[in-house]
Amino acid sequence: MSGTIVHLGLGAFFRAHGAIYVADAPGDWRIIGVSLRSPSVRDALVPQGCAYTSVTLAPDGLQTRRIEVLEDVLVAPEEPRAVLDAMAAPDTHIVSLTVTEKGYCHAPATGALNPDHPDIVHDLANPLPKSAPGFLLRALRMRHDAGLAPFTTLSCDNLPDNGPLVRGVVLDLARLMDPDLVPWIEAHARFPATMVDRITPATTSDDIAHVTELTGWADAAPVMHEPFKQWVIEDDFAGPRPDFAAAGAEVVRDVAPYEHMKLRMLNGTHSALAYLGYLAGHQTIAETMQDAALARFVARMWSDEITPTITAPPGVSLDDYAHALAQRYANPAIQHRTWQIAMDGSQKLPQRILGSLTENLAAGRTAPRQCLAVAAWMRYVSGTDLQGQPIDVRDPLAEPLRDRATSEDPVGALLAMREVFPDDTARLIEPPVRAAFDDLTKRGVAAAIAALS
Ligand code: CS2
Repeated sequence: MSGTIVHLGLGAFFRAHGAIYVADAPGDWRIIGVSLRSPSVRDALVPQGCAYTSVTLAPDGLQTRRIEVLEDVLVAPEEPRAVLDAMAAPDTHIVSLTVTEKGYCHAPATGALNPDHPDIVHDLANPLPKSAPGFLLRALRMRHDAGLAPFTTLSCDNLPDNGPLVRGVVLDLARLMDPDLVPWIEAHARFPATMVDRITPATTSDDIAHVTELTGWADAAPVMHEPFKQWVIEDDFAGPRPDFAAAGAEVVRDVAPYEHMKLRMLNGTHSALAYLGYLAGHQTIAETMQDAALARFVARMWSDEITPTITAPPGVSLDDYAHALAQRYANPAIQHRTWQIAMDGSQKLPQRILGSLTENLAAGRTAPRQCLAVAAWMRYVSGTDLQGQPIDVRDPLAEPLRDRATSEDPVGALLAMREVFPDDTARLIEPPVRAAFDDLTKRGVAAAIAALS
């Protein structure tokens, strides 16, 4: 079996995760990677034949492996037509995506396409797209006109129901831009949901030097990741696909329970540790887990506040899953910066924390740790920590977030942002989040954590 996968968003995560499953699958599947923004990954990879080193960061040492599954790297802003041609080629059967939460150009609170997103406004007015939904739609139109079957769109981002979500934004865009194509997409295109998991901190220049020492090969773009990996894929493809199961993925009928578990238990606590840990002065997740109070805090967040909102996937024990997560977080070989995870909180909080927090409160359960995490995010996006030091906040909504977080009533002003907090959610969570925010501001982060650990 053979074919091409075009991958949009060629960051470290995909090269440390999906690409390795494809490399391990039988047959001859190749990947054309696309960077939707910067040329840096192309400039690093193409001169070295698109090969790169995957570095497994085990607590007892590093292992390296050369990955040779990438065939080419394209840079969308420079060569949008080449990207569309690759997506519309007869041999392309899958277009996968890791474009991060904000790459879907949707409103995080509702999942619908945001027609005012600058890239969508551009795509509505120009034949050559900028956004991921724009590329998907234009390429589907090209395949339709060439009499080809659609590709399968495989979202690999940490979003709930990521398959239906990307299907929704593509169809929303089609209704605005190319309504005649809507029935064909609805009838023939496929958008399986997936759950993806592998902790992959950003590669640093020290990592690059270290990998060169280890392998003797001056790889400009190695990827650093934990030993663990998991990929659960909904069995719903429009055409040929690699034998993902033979490469270790789980191909299942319903991904939702896996997605819920992972987004709430892993990403939810990752974000909580990122904001609280950052404010407490911790640089990395491993460091937060060495802080005994935070380690206890997160253990109770799992047992008291998150697992009650989850139905375990078949054969999985949520207690074992939480225990394994604590060990993965504590891995001293991984330098995963709290600052990195804190990025784009406005896009992450809804599916990671707000969903389960709302369910807890609606069911009459308290969730003070989740509230403290939201309060820590509110403080974080003000751009100044509790000692008055500046924070480099990265978020597509950074400016409005800072304005609101530095206003007279930060909690009220932030909760009024409907892109992040739907009306009902805001109303329900306001009193306990306000209490947590006051506690954090008055007592400081260590005391607020200690009281809940
Ligand atoms: C992290 C994730 O940066 C983040 O927001 O929570 O990238 C996390 O490391 C992965 O989802 C793990 O699979």
